[in-house]
Amino acid sequence: MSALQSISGKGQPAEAYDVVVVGAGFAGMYMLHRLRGLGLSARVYEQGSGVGGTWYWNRYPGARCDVESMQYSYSFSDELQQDWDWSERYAPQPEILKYANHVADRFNLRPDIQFNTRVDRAVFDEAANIWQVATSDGKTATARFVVLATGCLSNARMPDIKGLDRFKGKVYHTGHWPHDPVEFTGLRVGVIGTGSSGIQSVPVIAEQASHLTVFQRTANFSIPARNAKLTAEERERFRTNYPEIRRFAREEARNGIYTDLPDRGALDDGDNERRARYEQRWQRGGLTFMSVYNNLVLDKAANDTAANFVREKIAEIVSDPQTAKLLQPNNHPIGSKRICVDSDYFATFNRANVTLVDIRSNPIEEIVPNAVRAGGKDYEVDALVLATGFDAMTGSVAKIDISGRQGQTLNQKWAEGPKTYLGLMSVGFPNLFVITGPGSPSVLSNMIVSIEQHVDWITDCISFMRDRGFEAMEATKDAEDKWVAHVNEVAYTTLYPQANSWYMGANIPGKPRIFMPYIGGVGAYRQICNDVAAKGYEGFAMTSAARPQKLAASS
Ligand code: NA7
Repeated sequence: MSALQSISGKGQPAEAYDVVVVGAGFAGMYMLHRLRGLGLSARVYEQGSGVGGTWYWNRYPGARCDVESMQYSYSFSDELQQDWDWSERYAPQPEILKYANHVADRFNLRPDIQFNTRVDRAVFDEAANIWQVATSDGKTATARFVVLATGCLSNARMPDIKGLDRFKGKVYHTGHWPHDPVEFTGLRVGVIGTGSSGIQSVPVIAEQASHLTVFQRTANFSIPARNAKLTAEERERFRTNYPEIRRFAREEARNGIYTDLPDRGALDDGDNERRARYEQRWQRGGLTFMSVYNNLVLDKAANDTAANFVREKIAEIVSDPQTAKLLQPNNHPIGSKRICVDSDYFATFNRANVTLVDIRSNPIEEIVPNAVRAGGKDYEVDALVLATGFDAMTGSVAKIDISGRQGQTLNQKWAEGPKTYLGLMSVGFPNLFVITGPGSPSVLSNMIVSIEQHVDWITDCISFMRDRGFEAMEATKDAEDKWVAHVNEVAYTTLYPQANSWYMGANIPGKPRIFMPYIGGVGAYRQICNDVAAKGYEGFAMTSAARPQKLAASS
């Protein structure tokens, strides 16, 4: 029995759609909206019970977006961006989820979204140029195209810590937080992990817990958010200037965030001036701290000046010198892991009910029923919070058994690391698109800017194919090889690969160490994608049923 027969052989007729979309986060919702605009039939499968993707799963205390709310929002509908009132400079997770639900209702998306349903398998029928999709409800569907809108940070990673299953208290993962309120009042809580999720949740949990023990393996750079209520005037300023703000974010800002861009490198200024500039950005707060100078991720000596500034700030904030020293990051350049944006993280360690445990020098040996054992010592806790991150970028794709030409699976193909052309398609998997996948700017950017760009490009591409009667589209090997080499080459002109980050797959034992996102910047990347399309989808081969036809030379 072929893979195809086995998938469809359950006795139920498959439902036929033009497009199957996997995931109803911000990418899947906008994709559906655009496909409907083309008059195509689409089905979105979503494993959660609601829309929102990452913001549906990451409900931990203190969860917030690190991109400002007026920018972390859709731009495709001016009415939407004019109507929606963000309450704070950085939107808290419940508000982002409310926004996602508002969008789903406003554009009447729900009738085409099937919730509580995972896509388990997808098999490409080469003869018919059709994908067969098997879902967790035991049904199958067919579609000309499949779009993976599966998200980059939605596949929570449970750490392999001995004894975790024997712990008698409750265990929570920040990326898979319960929907019911979690109460830590009066409890001794342990938080393992000090990435963005740990750094956001620690100050909030510290206020509730009788005692909080933070287990830190790697200290991280974090910049104060300076979060505040947005005033009507601030909202209005954005709304009036949205055309320019959105244009700038798409075309000029490398990371898709509107801010003033640097005109010089860190070593072009003398000590006092440099310090004054860092101070000004520190006071302003947020991710754009890294935009003070134009060479912070390129030149280690320049990077050191910013890293030293932040280390000094930590020493100023944290009263106990030993704790301050432990909190000062020392094993990676600033920005080579995504910097965190916090509200009172470092000051939280001045509280009498908070302890920092350095598990770099004293690794966790095991979890016993009432404690975390590290360095031969038991730290008693009643509840454990695992802020241990995600199998990022590829994890959610890998969970689906995707079979392309000649039965090759995507997991087999990506065993040595993800290979794509433009992050959008992978050779051997025709008509399968990935949104914000590896090989695209994705997680290095304001995700909504990147999502909208990918969705628009895919929509145009499908429309192009339909108008010309093409049934299948596939990246060429030559184009893919060149793109993979380019992504890699650009990454290694920066300091990013020096960190053991999730960008590199370094947080997952056994995952290949490849710098996954494209670091060339959203503006340059958009231009490349537009040029490819303008040249008749250069580097892709398109075929019609009757007559295989290569549209363009494969560069
Ligand atoms: P991250 O950034 O991957 O952080 C995970 C943290 O958990 C990090 O401090 C890890 O230490 C730590 N970790 C992971 N596994 C273990 C084990 N086994 N033992 C001890 N400590 C461990 O995930 P986040 O959820 O915080 O943030 C992800 C992104 O979401 C973030 O970048 C923003 O873009 C939003 P390590 O550094 O590996 O030594």
